[in-house]
Amino acid sequence: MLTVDVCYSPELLHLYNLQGRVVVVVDILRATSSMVTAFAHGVEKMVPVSKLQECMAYRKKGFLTAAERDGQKAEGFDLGNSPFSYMDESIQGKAIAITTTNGTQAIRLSISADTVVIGSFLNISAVARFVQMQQKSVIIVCAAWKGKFNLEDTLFAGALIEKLGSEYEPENDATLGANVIWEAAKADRRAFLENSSHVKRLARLDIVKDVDFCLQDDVYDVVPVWQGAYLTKAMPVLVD
Ligand code: 3SL
Repeated sequence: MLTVDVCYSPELLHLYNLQGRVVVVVDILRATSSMVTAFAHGVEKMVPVSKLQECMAYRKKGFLTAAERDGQKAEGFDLGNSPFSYMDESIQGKAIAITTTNGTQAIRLSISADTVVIGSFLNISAVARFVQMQQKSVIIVCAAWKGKFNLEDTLFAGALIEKLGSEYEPENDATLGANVIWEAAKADRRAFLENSSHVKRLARLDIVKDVDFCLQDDVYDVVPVWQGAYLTKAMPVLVD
C-alpha cells in the first residue's frame, strides 16, 4: 500500500523515516518556486546549502551564487530568491549555489530519502506524475518559517495529495489536516493567504508580484530532483 504523509516543519523531520520514500520538499514563498523557475529557464544544476559562507565559496568553482535572508537578497551575491530573477537568458546552462532562510535547509535535511523532488504550484502536475511513477510512499516536507508552521506550504501539500489521488492512503492526521485546509482555500488561494505571516512579511518588503506568480498552477513542467550532490532536472521521460 502506498501512503502519503506531511511533515509541517524541518524541525519535525527527526520523527520521520525517509528511507524507502519519495520526499517532495516545498517552499512556495519562494525558494522551491524560484528553483523550478530557474530550471525551466535553462539552469543546469543547483546546489542548495545552509550557510552564506558556504554558498559564496562556490563562486571560485565557477558557480553563480544566490542568497536570501529574511526575504531580502544578501549583499555580495549574484542573485536573490525572486523567481523573476531566474527568468533571464544569462542563467542558461549555469550552475547556481543557493542558500535561503528555510527552503535550502529543508532540502539538505531531506537528502536521506530515496528520491528528493522540488515541488511548487508552478510544477505541481509534473511533480504528481513523477511521484506516481516512483510507486513509493511519499512525504511532503514543508520548509515552514524558522521551524514554525506556515499556510502556503500546507496548501501545496493538500493540493498535491488531491492530485495523487486515492492510490495513496493518508498516513495520519497531518495528511488529513492538509486536505481540510486545502479544501477551505482552493476556491481562492490568494485571498485565503492574505493574512498569512509570510505574505504579510513579503508585502512589507514590497514583494507582491512574486506571491501572485508563485501561487499559479502548472506554469512549468520541469521536475528538479536531488542527484547525489546537486539538484538537476529529471529526464522528460520520467516526468511524462
Ligand atoms: O525561507 C526561504 O527559504 C525563502 O524562500 C524565504 S523568501 O520568500 O525568500 O523570503
